[in-house]
Amino acid sequence: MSTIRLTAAQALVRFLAAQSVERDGVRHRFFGGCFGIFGHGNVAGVGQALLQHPDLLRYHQGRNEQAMVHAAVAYARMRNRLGALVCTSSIGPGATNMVTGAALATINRLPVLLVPGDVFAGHGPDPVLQQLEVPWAGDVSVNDAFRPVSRYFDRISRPEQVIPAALAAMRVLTSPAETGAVTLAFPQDVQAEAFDCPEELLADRTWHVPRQAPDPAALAAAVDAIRAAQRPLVIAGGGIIYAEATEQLRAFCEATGIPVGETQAGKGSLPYDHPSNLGAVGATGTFAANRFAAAADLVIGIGTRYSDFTTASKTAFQDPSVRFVNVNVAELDTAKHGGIRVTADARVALELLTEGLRGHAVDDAYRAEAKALNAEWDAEVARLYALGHEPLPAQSEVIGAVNDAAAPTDVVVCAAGAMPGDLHKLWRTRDPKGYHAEYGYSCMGYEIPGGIGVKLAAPEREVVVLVGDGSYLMMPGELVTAVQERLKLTVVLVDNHGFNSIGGLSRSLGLQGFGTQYRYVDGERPVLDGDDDPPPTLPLDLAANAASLGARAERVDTIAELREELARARDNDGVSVIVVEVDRYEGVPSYESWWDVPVAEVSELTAVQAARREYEEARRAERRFL
Ligand SMILES: Cc1ncc(C[n+]2csc(CCOP(=O)(O)OP(=O)(O)O)c2C)c(N)n1
Ligand SMILES: [Mg+2]
Repeated sequence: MSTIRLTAAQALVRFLAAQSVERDGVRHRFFGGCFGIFGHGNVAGVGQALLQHPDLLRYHQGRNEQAMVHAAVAYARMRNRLGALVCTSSIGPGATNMVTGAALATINRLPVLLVPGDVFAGHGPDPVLQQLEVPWAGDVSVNDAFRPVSRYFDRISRPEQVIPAALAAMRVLTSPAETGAVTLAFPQDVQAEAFDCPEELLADRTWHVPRQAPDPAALAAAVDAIRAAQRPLVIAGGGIIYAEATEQLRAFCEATGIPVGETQAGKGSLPYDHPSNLGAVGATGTFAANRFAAAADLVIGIGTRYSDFTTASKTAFQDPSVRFVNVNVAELDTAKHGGIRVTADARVALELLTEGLRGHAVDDAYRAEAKALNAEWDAEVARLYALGHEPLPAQSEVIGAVNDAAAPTDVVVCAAGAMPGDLHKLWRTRDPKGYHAEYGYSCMGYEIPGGIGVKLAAPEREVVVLVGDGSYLMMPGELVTAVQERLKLTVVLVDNHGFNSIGGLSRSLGLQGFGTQYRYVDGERPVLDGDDDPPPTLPLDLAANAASLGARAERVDTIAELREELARARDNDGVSVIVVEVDRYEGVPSYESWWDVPVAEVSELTAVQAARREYEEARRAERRFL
């Protein structure tokens, strides 16, 4: 076996650059590049390897390690998990900054390879700068914090260990069922150490991404259940989009007449105006989907994790004998709600279900009811897009203006605050990849790096980031990354002087928006909504902030001005930030739905006592599906 003398870091980088994936006979290079922030834990090892062959993995400089992972996650999602980015960090704080990103990747089931530096494997100079010292364990470093949030973790303690670690990493990253964050902690001495690397390890390698077929008995049980159902409903999750099964879903719906509610990750599974599309389902759902969910006797979950937002904290499905058919690549999800477990790729399963149901359809009245509610819901969207609220516009009007200005293939990106819930309901999605809300972790700060990742994965598309002032202030520095990468990105920054989604939640729980407004502190007095004499709001100029980071930034006061600025942003090749202030109290309502957030059982505050009574009443609708 021929070998080549390489450092462990050089071997890893060369290996990663040679990996491809293939699905349905189409082959792609898997890694599109490497984000990194260097420190003593990676500058001389991984950094040297990247510099020596810059053609292998394109290097992107990040501002914050958490944001690098967000960008990588967004990239992988945009590539339907058939592509990923590497993120390298130093040891200590650079590494732990990536832990949040790792959790986000794993929860959203999206592949990202993290290579944090680690303390000396040889333990010679211990404790090195930023080393955690655990009195009872010599083998623990801060990188052990990655274990629970990674789908695969290894620490490369000897150079030749790159071989099994890299292969295992690829197995997990390219597995539709197991994918998530993969962490290879890389001690700084090992990175720089040379070994005789087998050339075979560095050869081009293609990982076949399977389309798992369902077990025939499970499929037959699913077909029987669907045939027997009077009021079936599909819950379309992200798995449909990642499996590129949207055409198969459409064929299934058109043949059977079964309507569809969409989760956050599944939004775009059908175009918004398809007569079977009832839109968003669950806590942030439409009245159309939520009414169908409440009355469904069979829920066919496809590629969904059934998060509490999707199930409205298990209050969404109220038929006493409702049953579930769960199609998912991950067995974990197929077993939820006591469902019929169809462990399979969404595309294969939909094709087989359509075939198995040939000649079967729901009755015409049921089909017509879905079509009517699709239209009724769209009229509600049109109303909210054109509220004409004054003096400040409502957030729904901002969404309307952005949607009107967007082409069907443009991508809207968001993650936290009131925006993802409002977008889930109101965004008119016309392309399966046109809607990108990170709502598995709903991580503030994801928005701008998420936009960067989407744009890196799909440079031909226009990307619009919708971000609240709170989320913006968590990660504004990533505008610099977008500028540096010469990306075209439009950021619409919705300013309501604070954490308004939580403010609304707080008010609904009797807590008066405590701790959610951006106002000066005033002695010991808490800042509350409804205060007759509130302290002044903070003198923030977020447009000036964005401009100082290299963006073209404007503040607009009206929806008409917003429309003009959106048109200008379309002509600007760089980063545009449009700041628009909205009325904090003019939110989009929830539609026949609920979310379980427990209220204090005993309290001196009468508003909280009332909220608790309401809470106990509402919780009675919560069900266990056994
Ligand atoms: C990193 C992180 N911290 C805290 C939260 C909890 N949280 C959810 S939304 C929100 C406020 C977001 O503020 P902003 O971006 O201004 O949006 P708005 O609520 O005003 O719509 C907070 C604190 C979160 N989702 N992510
Ligand atoms: Mg806000």
